[in-house]
Amino acid sequence: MIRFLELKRVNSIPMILSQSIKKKALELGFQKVGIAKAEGTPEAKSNLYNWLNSGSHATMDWMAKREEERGDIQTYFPEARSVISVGINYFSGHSQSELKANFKFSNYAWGDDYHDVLKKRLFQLLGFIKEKSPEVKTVVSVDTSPVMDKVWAQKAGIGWQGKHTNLITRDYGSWLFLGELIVDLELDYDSPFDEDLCGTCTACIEACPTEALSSYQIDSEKCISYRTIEHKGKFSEGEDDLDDWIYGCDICQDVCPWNQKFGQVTDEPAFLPRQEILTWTDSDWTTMDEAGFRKLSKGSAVKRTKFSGLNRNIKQNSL
Ligand code: B12
Ligand code: SF4
Ligand code: SF4
Repeated sequence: MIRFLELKRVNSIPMILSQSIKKKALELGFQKVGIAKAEGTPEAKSNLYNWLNSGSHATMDWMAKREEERGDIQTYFPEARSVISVGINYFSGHSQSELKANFKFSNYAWGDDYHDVLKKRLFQLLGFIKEKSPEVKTVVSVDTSPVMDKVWAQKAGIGWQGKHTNLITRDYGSWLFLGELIVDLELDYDSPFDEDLCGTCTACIEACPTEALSSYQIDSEKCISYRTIEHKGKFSEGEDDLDDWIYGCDICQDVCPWNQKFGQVTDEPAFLPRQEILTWTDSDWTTMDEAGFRKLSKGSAVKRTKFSGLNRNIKQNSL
């Protein structure tokens, strides 16, 4: 009897800690949080390798460079025991039709850089964990580490990867940024989200103007988001259709019934569109100089393209 009580007490520690971590994450402004065991993900690894081998990453060599770490969390961080996966809603309620310009600009970069917004909160969450477990070893990851954010969110029960490849949740659609706190602590694990709620829908595949999507797979070279943000230098012929987008592309998510029915307006002011985004006309964009770009991109994800990249996209859409 004593042994049973001891066992129960020992096992309840991860559960209590996990519950308090989740409560804290919600208090910090994340809408979604789940915890997964930091173990191998062989199916995702094999999909990643196939994707890379078929050249679907285009010129994103940084995706291939650390493929072993990206495909296996234990290779990246051998002490890892648990992945605390979080999601934050960035849907501002505004639409492309409200932008003065005819150029289109992805809603994910209308406000402050999500890397900064998520990292700040993940570090606060880490501070909370350290109060209870000061020796914890950890990695805070938002996009930048060789970790597959969507795979961990699915494994932590947050949602599923739709046919457009983004992670979708039942209650916010796919307008969520993802991040993780990887820790060397054993925690209480959520069940993975094993349903695929796309059903027979193929709206995203049909709406993609460049046919970048086949079911659950993306060909980056064709994707306007890749072309406008990740592609460096001049466009070659056949890779230059940007469909008026100058930064990113939202089409496959805009048409998704899960976003249309369940998208909720964020209460995070950092993700609301900056004044330039709403009010700049085509002429403001085409005459933007380096100083204008610096102002626009300060603290925003837009800085990734540098002035030269954004300017190239504007010129390409003006031809
Ligand atoms: C590389 C990358 C890109 C590339 C490639 C996109 C991609 N789908 O991989 C490009 C530049 C195109 C891109 C674009 C965008 N991105 Co991006 N990107 C990433 C990054 C850095 C890595 C993604 C990755 O691991 N790709 C590798 C491939 C193999 O993964 P995958 O396409 O998801 O494939 C999986 C499934 O499709 C499935 N699969 C593959 N083959 C098959 C075959 C079958 C038969 C089946 C059933 C399944 C299957 O298995 C794979 C592994 O799980 C992540 C951040 C991160 N570190 O995770 C952000 C990330 C995915 N991006 C994000 C965002 C917001 C975008 C954009 C919406 C931005 C925009 N508005 O312009 C677009 C969306 C375009 C799209 N439809 O995906 C968010 C997505 C959030 C969410 N809710 O899902 C992430 C998670 C960043 C973040 N931290 O929030 N991105
Ligand atoms: S982001 Fe745009 S171009 Fe890329 S897959 Fe989605 S609809 Fe196609
Ligand atoms: S548009 Fe349809 S197929 Fe595409 S992700 Fe959404 S539900 Fe799935």
